[in-house]
Amino acid sequence: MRHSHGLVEVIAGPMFSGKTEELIRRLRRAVIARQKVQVFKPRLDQRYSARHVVSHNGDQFHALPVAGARELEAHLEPDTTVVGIDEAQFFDADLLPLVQRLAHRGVRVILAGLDMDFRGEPFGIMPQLLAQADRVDKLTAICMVCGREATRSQRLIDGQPAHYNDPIVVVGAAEMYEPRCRVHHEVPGHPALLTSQEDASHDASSGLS
Ligand code: TTP
Ligand code: MG
Ligand code: ZN
Repeated sequence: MRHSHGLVEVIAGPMFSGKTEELIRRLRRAVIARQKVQVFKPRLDQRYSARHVVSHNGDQFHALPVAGARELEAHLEPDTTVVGIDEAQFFDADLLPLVQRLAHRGVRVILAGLDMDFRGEPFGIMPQLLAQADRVDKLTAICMVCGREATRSQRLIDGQPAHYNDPIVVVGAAEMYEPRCRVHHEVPGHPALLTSQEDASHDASSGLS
């Protein structure tokens, strides 16, 4: 008789916060308990290894790259009790009902993903996943500028902050991203977050003071 309780767990946070590491840690515990684990990741993330999820400390776990939610579902085996999903922010909206269906069937679904993109905006389906999760952990990294807690991912292009209108999906690691706190996170062109300095220069150029 199956009497496992389905659960949706989301591990969120900026880049370099150890989301993949935490996902792997939970999956390892499940394997030790002899639970049947399947792990998936979006095919577009080809960093380090196509068939594994890999954390910055080099830890890895076998994972199947899939194009989207439909392909993920097609690969699910009936006796799987734990499903791990890395880089959840890159999945399409069909993942949302699938995750709910799995949890209702008694499957434990553990998802890791970026809550915010480089602009500080909610990333893809992460807001819905976070809202419908039974458990949420927001991890933090360390701001590369001040050493305080970092909640955001700064994208840098030739050392300069990327513009708000730049493409949202750019796969990469330390060569173009670094963790930053709210104060040091820079997004030129952000419509809602003109800095007081930008406000001041805008006022000056328009003759207001
Ligand atoms: P993550 O796994 O979130 O980054 P990470 O491995 O550094 O973090 P962790 O240690 O917590 O596991 O991978 C993020 C991917 O998303 C990476 O390939 C860069 C990409 N990305 C975008 O495409 N757009 C963005 O706006 C940001 C911030 C990242
Ligand atoms: Mg990762
Ligand atoms: Zn900082």
